[in-house]
Amino acid sequence: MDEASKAAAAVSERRQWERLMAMAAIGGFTDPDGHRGVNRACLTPLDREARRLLLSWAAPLGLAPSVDALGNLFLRLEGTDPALAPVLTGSHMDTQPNGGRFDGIWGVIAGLEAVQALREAGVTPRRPIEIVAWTNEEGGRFAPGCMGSMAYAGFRPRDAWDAVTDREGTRFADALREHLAEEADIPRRPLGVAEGPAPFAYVEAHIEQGPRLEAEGHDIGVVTGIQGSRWFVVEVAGKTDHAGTAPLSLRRDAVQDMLRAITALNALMHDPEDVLRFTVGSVEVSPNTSNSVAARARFTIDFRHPDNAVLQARGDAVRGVVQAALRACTAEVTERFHATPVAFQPLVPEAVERAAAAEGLRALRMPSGAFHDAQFLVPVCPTGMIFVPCRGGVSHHPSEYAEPAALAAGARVLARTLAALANG
Ligand code: HGY
Ligand code: MN
Ligand code: MN
Repeated sequence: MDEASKAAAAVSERRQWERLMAMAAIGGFTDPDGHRGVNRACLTPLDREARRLLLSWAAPLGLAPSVDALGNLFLRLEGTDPALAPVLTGSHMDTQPNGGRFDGIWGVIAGLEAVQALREAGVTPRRPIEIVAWTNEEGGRFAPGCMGSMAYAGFRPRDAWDAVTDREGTRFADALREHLAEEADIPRRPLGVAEGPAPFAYVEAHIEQGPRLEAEGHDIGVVTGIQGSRWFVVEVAGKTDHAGTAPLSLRRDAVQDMLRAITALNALMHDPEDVLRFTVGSVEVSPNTSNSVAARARFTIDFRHPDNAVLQARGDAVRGVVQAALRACTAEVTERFHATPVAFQPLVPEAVERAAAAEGLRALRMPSGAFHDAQFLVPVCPTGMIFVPCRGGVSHHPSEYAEPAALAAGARVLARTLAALANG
């Protein structure tokens, strides 16, 4: 049996599942329908509790921990040639507020499972292998997402989001400073490729968060790329009035103008082929009482498309369409996130495809509709992703679910892929 096969055979479905369920208990909740969800925002005590649990599993394996200036956490398995650029694998540990038990965290646990299986199979890779947990992939507490991987890749300066606040008014810089202070015992490392060597390759394991693999009967998604995403926030400003006395003709009603703007954006984003994704997921109104006219309305825009020309053209039109739709209010449109579509270089997808074939698994080459930290590693090194099916394609919801056997198959493919890349 070759080394990769020995490593794949050492993957434990039970151990991986038990670790996932232990992680799901940190910030876990049961929704009204009985589904078990997770609410574990980045840079919180819950986040740190999960990271400590991960460290407790990594320590007996001799994986050296380190943290960079954005709080990205790394666990390093030394290779026979420590001077070589490492193979990087991992994902994120933060969740959506109404999140599931698998989005992000499986990629980190699968990385640990694959590395542990390599060690138990007696495989010492030539290249070091590093497992990473990226800071704030979701953007649920602090927008935008992918701050840790964007800073690591030099996509934005490390202080780009210092002034961003969460709903409680806490600044990202302050939450990060507290987080790093709480983890002062973990060795520090330079931040990303600006201060340190680029990885040899990056491979991220993740649930598909879509229906294709399950619906089309595939075990593994060989991800070929990730569509582009643009996030905006629109603040509509009007004037509050008494709901019973103010004539409609004199009102500057922020809710009415918000509705006009969203209606106009729906027209801009209309796509008969249903490829384009346009979501207004968060709406806040002030003073938010039934008998006062709204003085302010704030809404978010999440716009995605695989074709960069469409992403740029329609995204650039957002500001003008909002302004033209207003009747009595003013509006400020701020872009908060702009990730262009990426295609993965052949190296990692081909390694994933070979690994899936060696496991006798049905594999499908497919793009990702969700964004991931992998999107920002593409300019840094050869990058790729491994998808496994999730039930009904559901994600960002407590009913998110993936079968233990499917997750173990994904970890076996990851173990083989890491063995191949680390000895390539
Ligand atoms: O929103 C996304 O695509 C990712 O799941 N955070
Ligand atoms: Mn994710
Ligand atoms: Mn997510």
